[in-house]
Amino acid sequence: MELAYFDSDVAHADLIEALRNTGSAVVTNVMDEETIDICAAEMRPEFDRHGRDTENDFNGYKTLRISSTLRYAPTTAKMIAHPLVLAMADAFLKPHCLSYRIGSNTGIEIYPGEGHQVLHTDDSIYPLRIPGIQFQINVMWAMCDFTEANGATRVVLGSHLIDDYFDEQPDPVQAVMPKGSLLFYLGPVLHGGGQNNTETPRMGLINTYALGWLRQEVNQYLAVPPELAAQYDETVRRLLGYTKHGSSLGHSRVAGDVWVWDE
Ligand SMILES: O=C(O)CCC(=O)C(=O)O
Repeated sequence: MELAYFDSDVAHADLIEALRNTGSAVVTNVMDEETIDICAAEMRPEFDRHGRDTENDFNGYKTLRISSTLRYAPTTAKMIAHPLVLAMADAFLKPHCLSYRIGSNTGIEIYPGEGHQVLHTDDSIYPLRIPGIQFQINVMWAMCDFTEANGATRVVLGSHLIDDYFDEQPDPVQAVMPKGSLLFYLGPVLHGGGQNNTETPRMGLINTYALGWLRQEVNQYLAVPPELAAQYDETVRRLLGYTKHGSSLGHSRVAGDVWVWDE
């Protein structure tokens, strides 16, 4: 099995097939360099202020990590609501819900000397699986070139199809990709950050999308309250969760103009 690479004009059906088969796929050069640099600049002060707040054995001690980028880095909305990303979320999540939401938006800067992150799955935040249903699809954006040496994300191909790793030693591949590219990986895919053996940090942004009837990983209404959500278009407000799922799940009348009614 090999990690599939596509250009940004990829036919959606080909990308969907690769994701179904291996659980992960890279699309190169999706976002222009200028937009990526604007996002990185908007995220910088938060990295410097709060990047170390989440240090622990899992996140690492030489890795900065910031959450909820829509709170302070508005240009990241272009990545979060990118049409190609939403097309894949439509394909994998919409068959199982009426609408989906963002779970988390996390900036990750791996510094020189950081080791491999333990391999893990992102959908383990939900305490069950239902065969045939993806709970989450995740996207890692390369905010700089991702190389073998600087800690490109490691993914275990096919791991979305395996329930139990006790008998196997998973063998990851690295999602080497140029700045502005993205790695899709499904919720049950084993993955983790790589070790950084270079002299410069590796910056990425992970956005997760989950079925609309699941609780969002991050409490988006505290992270991006109505007065901040108002700056975003309807697509982003829907992704944040300022709308119902179906006729009544998550209904509210207090969010005023930010609320999206017509679902
Ligand atoms: O930084 C990476 O490449 C992956 C990080 C990750 O998977 C995580 O922190 O959950």
